[in-house]
Amino acid sequence: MSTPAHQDCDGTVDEDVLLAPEWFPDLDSDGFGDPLGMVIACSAPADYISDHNDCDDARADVYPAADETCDSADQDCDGAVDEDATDTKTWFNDADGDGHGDIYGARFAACSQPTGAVASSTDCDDAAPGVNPSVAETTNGVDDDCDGLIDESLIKGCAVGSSAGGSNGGPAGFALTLGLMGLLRRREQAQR
Ligand SMILES: [Ca+2]
Ligand SMILES: [Ca+2]
Ligand SMILES: [Ca+2]
Ligand SMILES: [Ca+2]
Repeated sequence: MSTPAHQDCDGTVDEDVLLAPEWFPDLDSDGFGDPLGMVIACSAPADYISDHNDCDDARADVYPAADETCDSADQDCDGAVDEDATDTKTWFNDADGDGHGDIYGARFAACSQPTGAVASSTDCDDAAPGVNPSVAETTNGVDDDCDGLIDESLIKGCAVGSSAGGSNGGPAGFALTLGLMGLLRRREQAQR
């Protein structure tokens, strides 16, 4: 006479009840079992546990409440991929498309590069593609290269051959004045 597959584990055969507990494999040993591998037994087989909430029993870093990271996998078993990842990058708007992000604009975190955003925040005028740190300064009353100085190349030209750069009215003083003007302009833009 064969032993019934299911019994209540009280030592006597009882084919009317199925009270033996369920067990689930935990092959990656993360403390969470694979719901697809259920067995019923009076005691846990080797590498089987009572939990059944592991969504990937081949990865010990995947289980409910695990840290989500940017790897296109669902680490925390909530059905969403890379949400609230712990290793996101910071991105900056690049409205003028010059490859330099707005130093004064919003910054946001994401795993991959969003459309219209870049990793750098070096553009002092994100509405002017001709203004960014890769541009050469020209004498146009604008801080083209975002170094905080306006038309500094012009000022350098004036300084050539000038032996007496006065502390107030000389080229150095003029450059300092224009530099301060540039900084004030940038602060005004940031406060808008
Ligand atoms: Ca796992
Ligand atoms: Ca997830
Ligand atoms: Ca720009
Ligand atoms: Ca400049």
